[in-house]
Amino acid sequence: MLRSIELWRGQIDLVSPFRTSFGTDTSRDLLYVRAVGEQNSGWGECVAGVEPNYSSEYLENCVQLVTKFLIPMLQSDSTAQSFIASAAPIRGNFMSKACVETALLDMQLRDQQISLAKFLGATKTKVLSGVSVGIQNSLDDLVRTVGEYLAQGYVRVKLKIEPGSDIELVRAVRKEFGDDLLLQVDANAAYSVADAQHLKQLDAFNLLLIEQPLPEDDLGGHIELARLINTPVCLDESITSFETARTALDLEACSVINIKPGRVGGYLEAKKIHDLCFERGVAVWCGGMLETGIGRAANLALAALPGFTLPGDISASARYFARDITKPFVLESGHIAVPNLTGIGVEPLPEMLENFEKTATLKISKN
Ligand code: NPQ
Ligand code: MG
Repeated sequence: MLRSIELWRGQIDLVSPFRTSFGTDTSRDLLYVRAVGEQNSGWGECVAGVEPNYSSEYLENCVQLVTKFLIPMLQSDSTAQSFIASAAPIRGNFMSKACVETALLDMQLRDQQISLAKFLGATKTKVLSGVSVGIQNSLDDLVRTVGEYLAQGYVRVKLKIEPGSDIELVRAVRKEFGDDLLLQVDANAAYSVADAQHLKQLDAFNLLLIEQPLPEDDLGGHIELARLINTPVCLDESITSFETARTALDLEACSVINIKPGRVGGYLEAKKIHDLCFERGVAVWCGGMLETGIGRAANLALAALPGFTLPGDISASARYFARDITKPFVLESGHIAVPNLTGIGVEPLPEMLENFEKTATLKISKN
């Protein structure tokens, strides 16, 4: 039985600035939702950034949406499943829905004493770990940074690209680390379909995929681009639900999907997208949103499903944070272990939570 919902806010510095085609981040602003029950409580992490640049969602907006619309839908007998059903009339706002859903799911799975991995249908106990490398100040910096990650054991490298900083990055990394390196690029929607011939130059480098080359709503552009280039097109920002995933695959706008639970409204929807892709033999991988240990733990459970055949962006905690909110996730021979305790399997460390603020406690009415 759910008793109250707490909102927790805070900030953790990144170990180094993370630059993408849409901006540079030096720290992670955080919103956690805590579902407090009679026996157990559960945590969810909101993946929205401070600014609406990765997508239209942003953190302050999520705080307001969660407070004003989502929490009032909850009753003492609410479950993650009943919450998602009741939140259906609310358009968009996937990241807000996802963090509330995760908190409820963590709480109820702890009550049921099963792990999120088991609940979702995981078949792996550890997952291969890739790393997302931000845009660097020079090619030398890029090659050195990639080399450091490879020395740590990451098995796949993703380079962030943008117009004016793309082909030569891939060429330099291929030249230094060879043709066997699992390599892919992510444009975060920075190109237009008019850049198709330019992007076709990437075909020479045997990339695993190019992620989200064009704007989120440019499905037509992605269809055209996917026909013109040989590098597989993978969608990230465009895939906001099971329905958009099915449409993108039916129309051949992409041949690979990056699944991010925050972007699609939660783990239940993420599982549906996984199942669709698994059935069709479409490769998927788990994306990352600079999550701290709460979100990272839950993503590991998802990435342990059988359809996640490509290494994802779930890196060790140390890739982003000197100190994580939870016990840090570490890289072991290129893998990260999937939590196997009940629920998401982790909780915030009390000494870390001291630096956070509980900004709201909302009582849940009995029914
Ligand atoms: C991506 N993530 O795959 C995203 C982009 C991204 C690991 O490359 C704050 C909130 C900062 C969300 C930076 C990776 C972010 C963010 C990057 C998302 O496209
Ligand atoms: Mg991406």
